[in-house]
Amino acid sequence: MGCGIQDFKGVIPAVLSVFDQQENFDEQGTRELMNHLLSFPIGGLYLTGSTGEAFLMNSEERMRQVEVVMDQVAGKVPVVVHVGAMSTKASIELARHAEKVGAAGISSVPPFYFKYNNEQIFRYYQDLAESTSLPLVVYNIPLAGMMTVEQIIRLSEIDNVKGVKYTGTALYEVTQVKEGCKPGFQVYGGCDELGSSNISLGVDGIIGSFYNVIPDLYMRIWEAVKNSDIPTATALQAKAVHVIFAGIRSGSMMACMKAWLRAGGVNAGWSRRPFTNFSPEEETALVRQLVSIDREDGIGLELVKKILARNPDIL
Ligand code: MN9
Repeated sequence: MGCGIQDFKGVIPAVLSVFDQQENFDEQGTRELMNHLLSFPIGGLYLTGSTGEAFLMNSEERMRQVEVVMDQVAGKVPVVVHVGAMSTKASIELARHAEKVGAAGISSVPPFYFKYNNEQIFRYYQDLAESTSLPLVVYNIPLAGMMTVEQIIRLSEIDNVKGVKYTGTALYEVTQVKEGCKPGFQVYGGCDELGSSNISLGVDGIIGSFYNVIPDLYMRIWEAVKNSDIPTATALQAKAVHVIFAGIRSGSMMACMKAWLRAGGVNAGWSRRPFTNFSPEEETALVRQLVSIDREDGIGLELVKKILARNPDIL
């Protein structure tokens, strides 16, 4: 398998960051999580983004995580590093580091918190794109303030800007972006709840949180859409939404995914404050919920097989 941005396709986990219960970066757990993800035919890894709780980490920790992942992945799949930070200067440092350690690309949310105008956002991406030779994937997500289709098309004209990760729900914008941007411009679906719809629209890949825990289900959805079996894709997507909403309704989505993974023997650690973690009793209830969804929906999730192998009487 190649390792450039052209190979960054298909189902791509937005990787969880692994912290121990004292909130320290956990190298061993990170390696375990990578091995777990690499056991599936994933199309790449997306690091230190929203799912990775990157804005709760300092730059040194982010760089350390990237180094550990690059070492563990050892060129098996392309790795794109999200380098968004509060200042252009900080983002550029992260970008240069990503290039130095062999990432396939970088990605960034627009600068946020302060109300920047379109010109300042454009300059941010221009400066970032020029700071390395890596391809840059623009990350459009409501949490950082959605950019318009016009702004994305304008950004796509910058040399190194090679794609967009679109975590919106107005899917006609995916079509508008595909129509308006240069040929070969990559579009990634970012909203896991809309996976099958994004794939139907012809995105190059889907990048998201839940591909840490249910990548196998999304690979089946990908296959179904590619085989034009829309009823199957839609039915599987509905099952994926059951799992996603169990995670969202837990109130601490990343902590919930980490608890599910730990129950399956993958040491994905805990979340960092101000996110909250769960008591052992609450974790057991969340794990039971995942196993129940799998059973009731007849999915046969790989992670649930692992959970049941360790704890056959969980229900
Ligand atoms: O775009 C993710 N967004 C965030 C990436 O982490 C905020 C998505 O994968 C969502 O977590 C997912 C669940 O709502 O769609």
